[in-house]
Amino acid sequence: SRKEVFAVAQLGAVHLKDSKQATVARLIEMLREAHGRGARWITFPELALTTFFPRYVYDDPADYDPFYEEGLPSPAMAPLFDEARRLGIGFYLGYAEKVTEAGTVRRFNTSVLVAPNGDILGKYRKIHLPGTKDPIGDPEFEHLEKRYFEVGNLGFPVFKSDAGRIGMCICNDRRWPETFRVMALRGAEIFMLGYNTPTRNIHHNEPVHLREHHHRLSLESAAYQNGAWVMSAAKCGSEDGFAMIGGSSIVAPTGETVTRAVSEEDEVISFNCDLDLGAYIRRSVFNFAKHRRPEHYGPITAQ
Ligand code: CDT
Repeated sequence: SRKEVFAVAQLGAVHLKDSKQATVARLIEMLREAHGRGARWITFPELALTTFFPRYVYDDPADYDPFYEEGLPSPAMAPLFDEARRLGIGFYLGYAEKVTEAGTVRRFNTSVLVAPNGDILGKYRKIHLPGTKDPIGDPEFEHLEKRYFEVGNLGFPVFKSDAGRIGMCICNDRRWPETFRVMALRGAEIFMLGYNTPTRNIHHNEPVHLREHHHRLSLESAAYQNGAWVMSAAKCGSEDGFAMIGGSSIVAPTGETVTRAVSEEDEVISFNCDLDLGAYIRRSVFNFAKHRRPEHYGPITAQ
């Protein structure tokens, strides 16, 4: 078996007034804790450097620019990159990306994957953007990702690392089985994802306990149906009064959650993962080459 310790860093509330420097210091503290537990990889949340700003309505780019990062590492991220390389830990980090391409400013909800030796393995730009572009007029339920981000243009890439093939996705992507199947078809053995999930459903009123249930259901089925490990990292707790679920977890390829966070605060969880555990699933029930019937899956890719 191929054993490797993976950690997940759940991040508690980040308020509007909190500086990126202070938030990165919290991430570094969890990185050091993960290192103390022997972890070689750690997953941080979606948009991990700031509060979940798409809940607020801004019109002027000058007002929302401060939430974005430019360059990799951006100046705010640099201390985290430095410490991870010093400790020899690879990581997934979610952030708001601003790039200028062919003279046009573009904005994406992005994650980066960095190897334990500090090499940048690649980026993913979030594809399933929930919510609206225009405000719905109810401050409690605004979710304006379509206002602040373009749909990702990098597909669902998978990166080879010394721990196996790693695929990335972000928050709402985890509710869509296609996300994981595409990455599994590209050989992913580990899925990493960060999330910010409001405790109250923005679309309709449903019992609050279903928010964590649907989160767990999505991850456990994705792990089993693709024979892969899942690392999920929440940003959670009450950000300036806006509550978000915790439930950061590590799920085995058997579909079993092997460890999960118990708090809604900064919390490191870890597990010694056997990366060969999913092999029998991919050889048997989910042997894609033998048993998939893509000729009958047309509506999945039809526009
Ligand atoms: N950040 C993010 O994608 N959050 C969404 C909330 C939208 S409500 C369905 C999520 O799916 O958790």
